[in-house]
Amino acid sequence: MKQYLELLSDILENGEQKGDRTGTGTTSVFGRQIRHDLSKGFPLLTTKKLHFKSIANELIWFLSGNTNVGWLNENGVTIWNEWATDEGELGPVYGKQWTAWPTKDGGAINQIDYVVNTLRNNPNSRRILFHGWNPEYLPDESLSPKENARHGRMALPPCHLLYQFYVANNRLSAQLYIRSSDSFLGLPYNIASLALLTHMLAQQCDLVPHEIVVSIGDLHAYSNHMNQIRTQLARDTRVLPQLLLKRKPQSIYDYRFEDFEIVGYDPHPSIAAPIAV
Ligand code: DHF
Ligand code: TMP
Repeated sequence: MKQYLELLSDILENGEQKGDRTGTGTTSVFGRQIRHDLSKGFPLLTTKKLHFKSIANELIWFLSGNTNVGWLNENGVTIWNEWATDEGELGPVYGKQWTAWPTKDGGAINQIDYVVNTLRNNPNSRRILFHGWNPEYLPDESLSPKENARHGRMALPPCHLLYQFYVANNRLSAQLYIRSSDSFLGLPYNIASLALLTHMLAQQCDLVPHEIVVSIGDLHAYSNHMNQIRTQLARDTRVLPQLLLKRKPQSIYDYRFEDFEIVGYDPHPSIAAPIAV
């Protein structure tokens, strides 16, 4: 994952100072891309230790359609707690839009079913995608994340929002658009999560996982992550681990954390950093 470190250097060299919603301040560049061939290993950063359990359980939680942090907390994941109401609600975020996008007649569209069915039945399609950006439920920017969630709006608008899939020669590739990317905290999660989803969809649809592409709009380093970023840039990359899928679940919705095994992960130590709320 040399490319990830190159993106961090790119921000330090070419970034412009920008204020931001959280008041923290960022150095930011616009329009960047990272690509990774999944046959070369699972893209879990080796220059700091990542909590794969949080990444996998967050994805399982998205696919279940759940938007309450209760299930995450029961499964050892606290990454969404800062934005949730006292009841644990985040509003109609990722899982809701992915699996039950509300329709005008009171129904719901499962975009994940559409992706799985199209991968199986019409893999040449150029329309195999799902989208999280539902303008009707975006936060009211004059309210806090928690207040939005209390009012049935998203606590945060989706950062990773458009997922497109591509099949050629029986191999599955995926591209994700991230409108706003916290290079130190969020991005490593988003890369690994896309890779995991691609492996799961490939398994379900009898395809071979091929390439992932991550396209980023506002790629930034928060001002209080600069020392952590320099620490990481001074580290050498190591051999990537492999992902093993230990079972083929009945459907894309039936994966459990125990179905995944990360083999050969030998990262540098984790690096703590404050998260901008
Ligand atoms: N807000 C901001 N400002 N940046 C984000 O990356 C972000 N990500 C969100 C929600 N809001 C956000 C969802 N994803 C962590 C990682 C991803 C994430 C939220 C939080 C995080 O804090 N990671 C720590 C360890 C946390 C843990 O495993 O318990 C890390 O060091 O990677
Ligand atoms: P914003 O809505 O003002 O763009 O703030 C969201 C922040 O969270 C921004 O720093 C990007 C970051 N983020 C990620 O990088 N990845 C994620 O998956 C999520 C949810 C947030």
